[in-house]
Amino acid sequence: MAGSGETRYELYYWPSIQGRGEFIRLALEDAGASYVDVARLPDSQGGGVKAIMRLIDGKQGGLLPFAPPILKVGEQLLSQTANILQFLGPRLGLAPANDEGRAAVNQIQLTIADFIGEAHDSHHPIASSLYYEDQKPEAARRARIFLAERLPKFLAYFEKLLARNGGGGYLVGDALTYADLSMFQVQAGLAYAFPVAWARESLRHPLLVALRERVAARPRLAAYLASERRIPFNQHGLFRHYPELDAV
Ligand SMILES: N[C@@H](CCC(=O)N[C@@H](CS)C(=O)NCC(=O)O)C(=O)O
Repeated sequence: MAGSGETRYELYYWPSIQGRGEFIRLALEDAGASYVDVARLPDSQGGGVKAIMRLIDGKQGGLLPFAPPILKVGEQLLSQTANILQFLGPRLGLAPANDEGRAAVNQIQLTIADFIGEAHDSHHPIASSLYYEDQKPEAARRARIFLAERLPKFLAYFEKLLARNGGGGYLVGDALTYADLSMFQVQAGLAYAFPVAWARESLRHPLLVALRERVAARPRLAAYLASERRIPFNQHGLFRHYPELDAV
């Protein structure tokens, strides 16, 4: 895929959605890293969902992952999105040089993980294994509370982080980190899932919006976002657009 470099990364993630895998893809793409999105290869080339299942079933050795995204680097297997990003950050030039800065970025990434979990639960409040259609009343109730309470609370927190970081335009320090890339992705997902609520909330969070625009304009990311490698948002991922849940 993109770029060159000595280390060859293998990403294993569901091939038809952005989901949590997208946070890893964005870091690899922005850095121009050499990686293969393995499950998007045809089965005949060792790809497909089967490639993920082989890792989850423990057929390939390494530390057993519970769920994708999974990153394979040599013989090492990593899972948990924030953990993968913590590993990749310094290697891809997307993390601060010192321990304090790295811990700060990890802390923000874990808060993003909480946030996207709640965004997901707004359409699947009872169980991921059930169809949305089987939990619609609960989803309506959960989404109302998500939009009224949780969305503004999380966004206000991230906006404050940007304001307190001296106006440099990054969440931590004076250079872009993987948390900034993830913050772009969260906003893109929210704008897709909740266009009405997002139109209101984005007006209240100008620093976040500016960060989103700045990240989207980074040359490698702009090329990625315009490419076929960027899977369009759809009704199977973390962020889903059900107009009836986007009530103000
Ligand atoms: N905390 C994990 C969550 C991983 C996760 O929920 N992965 C989803 C796809 S985005 C999955 O396939 N889960 C299967 C399961 O939970 O059984 C992370 O951040 O990576």
